[in-house]
Amino acid sequence: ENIQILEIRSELGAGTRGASLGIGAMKVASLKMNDTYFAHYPLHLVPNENEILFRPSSTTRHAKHIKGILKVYNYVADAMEQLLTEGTQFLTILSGDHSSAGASIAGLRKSYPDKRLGVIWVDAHADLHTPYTTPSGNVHGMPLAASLGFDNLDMRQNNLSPELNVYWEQLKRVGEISPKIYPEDLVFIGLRDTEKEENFLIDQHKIKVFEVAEVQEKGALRIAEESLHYLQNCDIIYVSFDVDSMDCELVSEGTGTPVPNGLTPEEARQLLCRFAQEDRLKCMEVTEVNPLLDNKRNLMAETAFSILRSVTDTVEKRLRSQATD
Ligand code: DIR
Ligand code: MN
Ligand code: MN
Ligand code: MN
Repeated sequence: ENIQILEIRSELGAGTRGASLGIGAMKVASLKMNDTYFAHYPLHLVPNENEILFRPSSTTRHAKHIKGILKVYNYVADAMEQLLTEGTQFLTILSGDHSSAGASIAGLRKSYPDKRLGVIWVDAHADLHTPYTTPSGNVHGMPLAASLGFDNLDMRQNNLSPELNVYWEQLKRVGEISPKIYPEDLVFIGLRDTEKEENFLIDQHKIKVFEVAEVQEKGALRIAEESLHYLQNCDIIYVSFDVDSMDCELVSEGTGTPVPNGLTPEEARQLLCRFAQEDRLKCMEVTEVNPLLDNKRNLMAETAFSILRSVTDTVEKRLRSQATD
């Protein structure tokens, strides 16, 4: 099969419970649209460790549930390596919370060790925290720091227990490669809710950021082109779509940390569909749908699924035209 789906029902990295139900909510959305998407593409369910939430735990305060998350990272990286080295041409990842994206990046690096990986992060948040700087202890705010191998000790706020220090080092090293990506191979789109510790890293490493206003001014298509051009030296590209990149007043609050003044669903669709036309795009992740928080009866999942459908159609078209070339 050319296109495969990886389903990661982990929600350990989120601060609010319910993100593991996001994929189910997208499946319900597909039924409402009479769409056979989930029958059409092979779906691979990754094991999760959500059971630890039911147990009383001596949780690591500055990176909650990191022990379970580390296990999930290894499940994901192994599953991806198997699928991608078996000849899967495009992998769709559906995940609960965004911590999983650190695993997605690990899986891609493990599968293509000789390729330079570019990352496009469509999100209201920079997810550049480390256990040393996190204001919440939620690991969904950390996947990019883990992938970049950052500690950000310059902005240190927290002291780590020796135990947590070991887990953080292990999280960075999943897939046996660290760092997995370089700051110059990262593009942010839609950032608008970052902390000073994250801004410090963005400035220090001159990371490329497209704000919402720039998307509105230039149009989504042009921002997509500029992003791809900025990553011209990368061999393969991964796109991470956190649904909170979209405006919570236009869509709904069906995500863990909703933020206003974001992208419109049409802007998100245009951006992602342009990325989908790119031969270098190997993997796209859709994450952070939380139907328990949805104040508009599953509208977030419906919006996310509709965009996923458009993206997949675009990828299909590209792969078909390649096959006949
Ligand atoms: C905040 C929120 N920066 C934190 N992060 C979120 O807790 O680290 N990331 N929501 O997706
Ligand atoms: Mn995120
Ligand atoms: Mn976010
Ligand atoms: Mn954040």
